[in-house]
Amino acid sequence: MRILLSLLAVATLSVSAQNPIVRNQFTADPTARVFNGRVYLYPSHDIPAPSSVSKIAGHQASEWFCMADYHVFSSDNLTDWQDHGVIVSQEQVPWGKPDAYSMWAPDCVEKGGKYYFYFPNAPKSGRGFAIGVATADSPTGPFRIAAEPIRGVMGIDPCVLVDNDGTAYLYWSGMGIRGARLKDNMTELDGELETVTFPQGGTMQVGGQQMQGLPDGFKEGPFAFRRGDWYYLTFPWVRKEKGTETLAYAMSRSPLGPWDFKGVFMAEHADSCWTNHHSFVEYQGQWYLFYHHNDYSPLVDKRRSACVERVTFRKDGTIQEVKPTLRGVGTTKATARMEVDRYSAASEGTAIAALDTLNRFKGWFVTLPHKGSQVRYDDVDYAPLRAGAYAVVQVRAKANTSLMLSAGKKQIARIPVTVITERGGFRRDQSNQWLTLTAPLTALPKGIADITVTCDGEAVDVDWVQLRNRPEYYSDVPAGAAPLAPDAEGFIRRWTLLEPVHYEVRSNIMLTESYLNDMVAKEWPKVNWKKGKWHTIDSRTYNVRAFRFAELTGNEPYHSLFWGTTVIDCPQELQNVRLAVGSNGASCWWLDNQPVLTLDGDRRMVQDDGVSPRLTLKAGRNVLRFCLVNGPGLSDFCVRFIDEKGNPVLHYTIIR
Ligand code: FUB
Repeated sequence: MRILLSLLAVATLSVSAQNPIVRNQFTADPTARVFNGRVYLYPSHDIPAPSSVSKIAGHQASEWFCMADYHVFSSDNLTDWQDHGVIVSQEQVPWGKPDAYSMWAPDCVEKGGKYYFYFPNAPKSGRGFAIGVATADSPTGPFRIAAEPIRGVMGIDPCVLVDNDGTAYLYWSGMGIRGARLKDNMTELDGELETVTFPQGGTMQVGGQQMQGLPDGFKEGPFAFRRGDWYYLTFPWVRKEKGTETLAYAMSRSPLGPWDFKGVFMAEHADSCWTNHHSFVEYQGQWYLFYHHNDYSPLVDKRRSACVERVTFRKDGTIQEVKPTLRGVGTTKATARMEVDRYSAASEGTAIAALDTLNRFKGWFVTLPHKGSQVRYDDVDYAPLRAGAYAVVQVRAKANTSLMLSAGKKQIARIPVTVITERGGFRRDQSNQWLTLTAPLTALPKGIADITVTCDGEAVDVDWVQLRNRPEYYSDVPAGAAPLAPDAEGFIRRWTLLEPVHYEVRSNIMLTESYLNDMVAKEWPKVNWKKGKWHTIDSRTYNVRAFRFAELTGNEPYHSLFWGTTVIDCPQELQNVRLAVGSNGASCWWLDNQPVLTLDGDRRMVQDDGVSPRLTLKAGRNVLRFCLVNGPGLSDFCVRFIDEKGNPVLHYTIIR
């Protein structure tokens, strides 16, 4: 029998970088800022309108912008984003309507060690929007909201530029794009207010000045920044002939213009998302553009999600066009799930579709329609891989095929998608279910490179790819030569296990006793009890983690059928003992080839979940065998003998 020498790996739960960058809620109008070496993201928080709200600002609530609060997120690698929770919500704003759902695009800047969060909201009295300020000692709050909004500002989409000399400027959208110097306190406009009379009647005190030099057409969402000696005023802009928002910009040598219009740097969204809204940030020597798109809400474009791309400036300071990508930025650890449906490049004919059209946050899959079709996913960090790593893919087979994985130009794995039904036999999977398949890596890539998934056969759907190290915490070891006693609680920790075979069980509910009997009648004769791939291990834990054993031996941990035996050596006959088993999922148990216990159905591994009738363990060797079958769950089991009182039986040894 071969012996297990290797150890198994921690499955990483880390979220890999891709667009959209936040995957559990909508994140529109993303303003990114760098504070203390970390990127902070202040988006607005689109939500589906609560059923209690039928109209917002005269619009059908279900189709209009609906936002009740703000979250802040942060990251130090643009890959993993941490949600710091709600920082300001509508019912906390002293001057705001508590149920206006109008917490539109915000901004946050730092000055003199204080953080100033600017946000629009509908005021309690009057029309339109006002802009409020909340202050904090940290980028994540807690924020104290000023009692009144900023005087002289009626509008939305605040943006603040703190210049190199510490002077701050506020830009906002309302009656065009306006800008004004802020006083040192950061909460008041510097300068006179002018009285404006509205065409529909009424007057208002307005501060600042209209920004000059910008093109005609609808503009909003100003984002101003300085790069070298250039000031940039960037803004969503509607080109008459197209009718939805581009991202455009103007440049100036002074913070309030006049501006020299330079054109569009991101074209209209290719599909139905009417708005775009953005920010620029420089982080670790690279400029990035944060913007939004309605990826998670294709039918209602007022539920948007933040995305990010790299930005390049030309020598003369102008901005090169930025194209939205699915992949976004940031490296993804090879040991994290790589959502290859968010690819960097794809061959012709590949298509992506939602995994669940009722819950778009579940993401997408990509269809590779024929032999040779492929997707490439860039910037994979292979450094975390160790020798013995293996590939895991989540696929849905359409026909007999294989997937090839390559890093750069080098092939690193070939994964047959066909289902292995018995040793050496393959069958085409017709279940149309997602399968998790594993295969060893034939080469160990290094450094940062791409990963390419290529279809070698007929069509196949791919959800994700992950490369895994054998877990280090899997500490089951090859069995020792000396007989082993059961542990203090009577659990049998020495087992000889056969490498599992794939067994498609869609739901464990179908694992009834009669199903299991039929299955055993069919599968038992196929087991090669003498020459199969058996491994004898001593489990370090009272339960034997069969799923880890499967991974360790390069087999699929899910949808698997496990066989195992152990040999109990009794110094004398032990009467009236019972076999007590817990298993995840269903299992059948034999003592000296006699069936003694069946745990059917959808089981969890619970100590003494099933108990056999009274048994006699004879003096000398008793052979205990089992088979364990599990669908989508993680298979493990715990086994002991108990006496009439339920106490563990300890007076025997376990031999190989
Ligand atoms: O999110 C609500 C509004 O949509 C923003 O304030 C605008 O810039 C547009 O993105």
